[in-house]
Amino acid sequence: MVPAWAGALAGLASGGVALGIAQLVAGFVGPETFPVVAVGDVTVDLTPAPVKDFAIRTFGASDKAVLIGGVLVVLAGVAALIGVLARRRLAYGFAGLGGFAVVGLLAVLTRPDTNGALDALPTLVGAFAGAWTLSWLVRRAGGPAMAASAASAGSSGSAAAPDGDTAERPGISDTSGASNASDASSVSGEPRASGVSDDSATSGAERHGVSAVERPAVVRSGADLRAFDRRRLLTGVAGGAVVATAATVLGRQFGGRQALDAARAELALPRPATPARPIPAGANLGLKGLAPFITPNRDFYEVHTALVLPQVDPNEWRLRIHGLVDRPVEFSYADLLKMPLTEADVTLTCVSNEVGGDLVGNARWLGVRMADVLRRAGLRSDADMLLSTSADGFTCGTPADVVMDGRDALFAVAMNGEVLPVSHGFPVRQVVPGLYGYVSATKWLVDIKVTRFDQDEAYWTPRGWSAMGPIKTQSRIDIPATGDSLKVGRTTIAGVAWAQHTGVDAVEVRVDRGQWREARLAETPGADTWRQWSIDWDATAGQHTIEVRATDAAGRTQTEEMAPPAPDGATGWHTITVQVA
Ligand SMILES: Nc1nc2c(c(=O)[nH]1)N[C@H]1C(S)=C(S)[C@@H](COP(=O)(O)O)O[C@H]1N2
Ligand SMILES: [Mo]
Repeated sequence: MVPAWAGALAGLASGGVALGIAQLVAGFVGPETFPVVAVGDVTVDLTPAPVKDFAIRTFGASDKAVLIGGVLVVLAGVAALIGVLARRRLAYGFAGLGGFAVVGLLAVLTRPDTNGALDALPTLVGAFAGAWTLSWLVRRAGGPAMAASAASAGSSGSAAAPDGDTAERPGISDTSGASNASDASSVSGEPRASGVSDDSATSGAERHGVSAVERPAVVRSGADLRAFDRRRLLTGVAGGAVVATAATVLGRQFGGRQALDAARAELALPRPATPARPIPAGANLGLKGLAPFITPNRDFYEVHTALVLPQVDPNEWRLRIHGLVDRPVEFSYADLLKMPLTEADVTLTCVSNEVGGDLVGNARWLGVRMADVLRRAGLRSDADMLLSTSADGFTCGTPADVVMDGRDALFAVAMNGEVLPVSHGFPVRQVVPGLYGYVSATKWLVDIKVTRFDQDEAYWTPRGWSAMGPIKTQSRIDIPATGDSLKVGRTTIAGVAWAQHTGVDAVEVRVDRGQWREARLAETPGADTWRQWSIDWDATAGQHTIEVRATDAAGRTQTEEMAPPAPDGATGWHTITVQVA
């Protein structure tokens, strides 16, 4: 006989799978159709006002979490009980799960904003998955259904278990084969019906008849016949736990994204108090293969350490500013949007960008000036670092003087006229012209500790990157692309160059290490963006190398010396080779 604790474990694992699968399906149907949430909502509605008031007084803002936690604890208890009962007869277990499903369905389908029958899907699919798991686990452990197969295994004289365990084991392994077959059919069909019939039909008549003849030893001891296989139960339960967890995580991820997309779609962006300078017509040369002046959001490079994108509800979002300040302050998303907004074109660059690489992009950002917000907290004079933290725990250490010096350092809420995309930091991210992203561009921003570089360290610093990350002047050849084959004759070489917040004053190109020639610079709205450039070249037959270098507005020309991205940004001249025929 399977011991009670094992039944309880099987019940818990089955309940977990049921909820996980329900969560997964709810991720697509709608997060509110997850039965636990629906039951929680109904509970709130049915709770007498004095009890509700008590709960709010006692648990405050976490009353919802306490309620869901309570529902889960009750669920766990009942799931364990279902497992214990299922050891005797799977039908009892199925009946228990069915009862659960009915409660869940009632809660889901009576929600005020129900979408009809589709809302039942998470509960139904979850219940079937739970029933399937329960029957699988109980058999695996050597529960009721196993007995019959043990008998038939005896008659077929199956081989000993690979691990040379007791004589009952082969029978048990056979069982799993048999039950898997019936399980497989139950997925598409009716797990309850087939499970129940397996149980009652086979464990009844067949078992005793056959085993009585062929396996007298087994008949003597009913306990032996229903031998409990602890290892197989535990591995099965572990498998169930993995499935339950994975399904829950995936379901929440999908569900969260759905909810966020809805929230993003509803947001209306306020007009900027300070609009960006218009982009001069001549800023965009419009050459095929040349990076456009504004990088569309869908083409904008993405860099983050997060494996799954943080999903931050703008209605719950808070920015806390504390540390070396006169008074700690906290802002909601609405607070932020009430402040005067600034629009600015800023080119973002990643420190990991190789010479000639594409971890750089230019966008029109809309946001509140960081300096305006920080002044409300009042930076103390000994502070030199803004340690910003993302919802996923990533941190940036930004020099305070850079942020406060009047440049368009923003808490950005929009990118190219669109509410910030989730992958670019929705709802709020930092953008600081002139600093590499890893020290400045915190996405999913939630917290700023005003501190000192000699007291704190940001995410990448102990990982071998410099604490300070001013962007190094760079230039890139976009056309032709390296390895291109060109025709003899006049052709255009073009690309982009950047020296954020200083500005690009000159770009020079040379072919085959000949004379440097000055390229034409496209117009630019300011020093914080990259600048397109182009130059004509009379290509002659053969293989050629083309090099580029930029000089910033402070008169510094890019160094030829090659340096890798770590620890503080790559250097060297972008060089390409082309064939001309
Ligand atoms: N939360 C968070 N913010 C982050 C990062 C990160 O890993 N996590 N990476 C930074 C780095 S290294 C860069 S280059 C920029 C990239 O911003 P983007 O993905 O919008 O282009 O984000 C910065 N902000
Ligand atoms: Mo980066």
